[in-house]
Amino acid sequence: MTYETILFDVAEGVATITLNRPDKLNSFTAKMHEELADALKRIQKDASVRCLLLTGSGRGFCAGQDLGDRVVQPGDEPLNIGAYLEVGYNRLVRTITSLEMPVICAVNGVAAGAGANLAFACDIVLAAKSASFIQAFCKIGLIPDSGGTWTLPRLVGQGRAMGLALLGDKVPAEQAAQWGMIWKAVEDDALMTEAQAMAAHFATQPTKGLALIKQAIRASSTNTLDQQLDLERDLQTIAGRTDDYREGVAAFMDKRKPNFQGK
Ligand code: T3D
Repeated sequence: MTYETILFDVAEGVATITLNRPDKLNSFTAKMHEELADALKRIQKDASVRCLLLTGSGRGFCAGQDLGDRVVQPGDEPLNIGAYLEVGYNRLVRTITSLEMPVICAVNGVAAGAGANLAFACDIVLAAKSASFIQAFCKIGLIPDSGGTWTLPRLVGQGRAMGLALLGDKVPAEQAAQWGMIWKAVEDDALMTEAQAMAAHFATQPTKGLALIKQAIRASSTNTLDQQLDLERDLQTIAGRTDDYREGVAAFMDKRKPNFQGK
């Protein structure tokens, strides 16, 4: 498939997806969902890929749903937005959160609506200091989707999640970092260098182990301590059987740098 709405590149263990409709602040269309799903399938099938880096082109990261595709004329039947969610955003968030490698989001500009919640679905979010996050849904009569009502309270607590969702205020990147919504806010001109360096680092790390860490941390929000202890036991059993664990211990004992293969 050739892509019209995203850029896709794989090099040295890192897949980079760039949302690429800059004149519409990279807002989502059905085509973009289709292309993202295709690119993510390619990543899942390509054993050489050990990290995904997601970013946007131009001055925005993503302004959520392209509202030009959602105009309802007087007298028209209402839209079934739930059906759009199921085939688009829900599938996307499920794939990103279960991808068996770290997913870094480099938020280069405004992230609004589903654009903000897509970023929060990623494992590590770096944002340019000029970027911002907006739960824009309340301004058009919708609720935060793409996992927002689940992710936000877990990131910032119910009080702040409620305020953000009900008011739709813009949260600048540095405040987002202070509130724990994202990993870090960086100088604008350092964003891609820093994100790419982190991605290159992940591409040399024990990928299987990192995927298991991601699985355990994500499961913790709905597990009891007992369930989580059981899960840690099970996942650690898997981790302990990987080649990379063997290599990590051997390299430590030999006082040398490990050479992880991601298996
Ligand atoms: O329907 C479903 O499938 C359900 C799923 C819903 C998920 C959602 O994401 S709902 C929320 C949708 N998003 C929004 O409501 C955000 C709308 N955009 C904005 O509020 C503002 O654009 C921003 C705050 C994000 C940025 O403001 P600003 O002043 O920096 O830029 P701008 O001038 O508003 O936008 C620049 C251009 O992008 C402009 O086009 P133009 O006039 O130059 O031709 C604007 O219309 C366009 N644009 C921005 N956001 C969208 C968009 N076009 C279509 N859809 C957008 N969401």
